[in-house]
Amino acid sequence: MRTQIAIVGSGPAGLLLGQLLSNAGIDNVIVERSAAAHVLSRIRAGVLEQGMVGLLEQAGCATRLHAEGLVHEGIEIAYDGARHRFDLKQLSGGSTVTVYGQTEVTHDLMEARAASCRTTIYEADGVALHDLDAAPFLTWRKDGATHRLDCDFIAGCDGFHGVSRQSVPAAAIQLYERVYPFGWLGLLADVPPAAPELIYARHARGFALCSMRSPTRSRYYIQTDGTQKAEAWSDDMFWDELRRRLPPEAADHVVTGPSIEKSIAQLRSFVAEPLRFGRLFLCGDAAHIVPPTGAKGLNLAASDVHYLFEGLREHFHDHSAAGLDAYSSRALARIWKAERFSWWMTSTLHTFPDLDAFGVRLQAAELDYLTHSDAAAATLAENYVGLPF
Ligand code: FAS
Ligand code: PHB
Repeated sequence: MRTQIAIVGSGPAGLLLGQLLSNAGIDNVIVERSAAAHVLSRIRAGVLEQGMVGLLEQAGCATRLHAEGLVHEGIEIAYDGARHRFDLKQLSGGSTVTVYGQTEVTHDLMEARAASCRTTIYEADGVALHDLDAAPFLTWRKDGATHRLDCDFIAGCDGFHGVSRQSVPAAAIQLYERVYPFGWLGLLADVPPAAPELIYARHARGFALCSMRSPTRSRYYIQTDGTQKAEAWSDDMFWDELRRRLPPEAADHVVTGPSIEKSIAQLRSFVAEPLRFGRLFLCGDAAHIVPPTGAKGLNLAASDVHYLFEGLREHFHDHSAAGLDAYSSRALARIWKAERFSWWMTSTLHTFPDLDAFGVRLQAAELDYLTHSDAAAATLAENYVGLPF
């Protein structure tokens, strides 16, 4: 088999890149290790920046998003029992975010992929990348046979635990990482949200986040130490702890109900540099990870896809190498600013077991400055709605 672009991974990055390439008449094949149902079963991000919305529109996959997505003009940050609303639209000069689950984004992209009649290989076992510099190709096993896909370029969209980044010689790649001493226990329930907008809450017992997926489905998170398992938390234990960490009026509006999903995600900041190795390009979580506090993970995958798609389009349509040559530096410039913001949100809103009294005072000063300075609020807003591509 041969194609122009071999895409490893059918998460949002791989599917979105595939759709943009297909619409531009550039042939591509997606090779995914899991079953489609498993990819769809993962509950992850919930907030889309306008840049992501624009890319989904460009890909022709935004109809349901506009019909069902919730446009939010603000967020709340709560601490010391008080709630502080940030008018993102006013502070950012008109930008908003859209609440629409990553699961729905993936569903819409998978539907478009099926309609495009492009090849997608699910349940591909032992995917391996070969000859990254000259004549790249993939191999994998499926149905008792070994398969091969020759291509012009490989897009490594296979997430943090994927094979693409692992295929790069250690001497050719620089890794930057910070692992946080806590995780997020997330709970999804078919209950109405506690508030019309997201509430990020700092509390001495730990961070909490009130989010949602629709007017009847809510998504909550509480900070947990890095060793705990989701199974150790009953629903009642979760609801009680969540309400302890919220201001009283918000806690009173939490509607409880049975969880339909409960999982723990460890928090880390991670960047691989560079993002290009010969004819392999790393994209999305394969290249970087952010703590979800800034709602940047999925949205960073979108800007990577944008830069990589434009470079590939220029290569095949304009016979120019400029876009591909600039991909790594352009993507990394935006990645590191999102890493900074996600690290700042995480450092300001979470409790750290080894933080000294001075550090706790600094956190309080950050929040005091944020809630009393128009400049600080504008900085929060422009980063939260998403810096330009
Ligand atoms: P993904 O990890 O989504 O997709 C990679 C795909 O590659 C997967 O389908 C995988 O099966 C496949 N793959 C892996 N190895 C392979 C191999 N060897 N061969 C072939 N295929 C392979 N972001 C937020 O903004 N907010 C959140 O609340 C949030 N919560 C998260 C919770 C968890 C547990 C995780 C892991 C991430 C979370 N994220 C969140 C970040 C998340 O949304 C990512 O940014 C987003 O999924 C990135 O998309 P992809 O780069 O496509 O990677
Ligand atoms: C979510 O709804 O899953 C969500 C929203 C905002 C975040 C992280 C997760 O910062």
